[in-house]
Amino acid sequence: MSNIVILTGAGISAESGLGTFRDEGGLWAQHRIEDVATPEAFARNPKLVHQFYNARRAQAREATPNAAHHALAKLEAEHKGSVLIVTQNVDGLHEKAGSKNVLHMHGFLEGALCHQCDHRWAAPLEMSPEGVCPSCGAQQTRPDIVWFGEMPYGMERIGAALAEADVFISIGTSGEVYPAANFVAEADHFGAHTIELNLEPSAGASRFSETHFGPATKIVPEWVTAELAR
Ligand code: BV8
Repeated sequence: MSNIVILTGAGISAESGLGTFRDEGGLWAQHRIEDVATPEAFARNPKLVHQFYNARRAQAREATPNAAHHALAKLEAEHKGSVLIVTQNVDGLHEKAGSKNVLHMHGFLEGALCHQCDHRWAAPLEMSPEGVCPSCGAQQTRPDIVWFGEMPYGMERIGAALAEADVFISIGTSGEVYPAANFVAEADHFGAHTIELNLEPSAGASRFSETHFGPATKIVPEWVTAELAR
């Protein structure tokens, strides 16, 4: 009865057509992080930031899960122990594939948040600086996204899961963003077997006990099949 904690990043959604961040032509290649993913950027130019997230929300709504997302949903359904997906992604492709136990540590494109009263609601397709909070009426709505410099969601729950993990597997992430990039060290500290599945070695590849490289739609189903057959 092993506990499995899975960290996913933009690479697992790449073959569903959603842009990654740091690959050639990735999202950050089109926009400087400072321009669109910090509270300062939002204060400086809320219209630009809303446009950036409106475009990604529309793209994510059209996207469909790929074989890697479906393999992880199959793992959760059939694995005897617990399976938790901690995703850095803000798309809903894990849920669309049928995964239930998903924690969006960097927020979620389908979520809206009021800067004034912390009320949360389902985001409309297009948000704008003119939007008002349905609860308190303040004109201070923002995407429910964790920007650089902000506290990621679920850190306590993630820490507790890493302490109990028998297997920690990192899929499709460059290992450049903290605190997510440190999870492998935490899991290793608590004795978990650590695995990286990525297109190519990430910044933290040497910190994993086991690595497999290739497209997620190939190596994730292969790994899940082997894990379920164990
Ligand atoms: C925080 C918003 C305090 C949503 C994002 C100096 C040193 C250490 C840390 C810092 C530092 N200076 C500043 C920091 C902190 C900062 C940080 O880490 N900065 C980095 C840039 C150095 N972190 C923060 O500010 C975080 N908050 O630290 O608060 C704190 C600390 C501890 C505990 C509590 C509080 C907040 C970080 C969240 C920022 N928000 N996004 C959005 O717009 O999407 S981060 C952004 O990058 C995305 O969320 C994305 O998920 C994330 C990570 O990127 P990846 O998912 O890894 O994507 P990337 O393109 O980089 O890589 C894709 C990978 O996939 C590649 O490896 C590629 O090879 C692979 N791939 C591609 N195709 C495929 C594939 N793999 C398989 N198959 C394929 N087909």
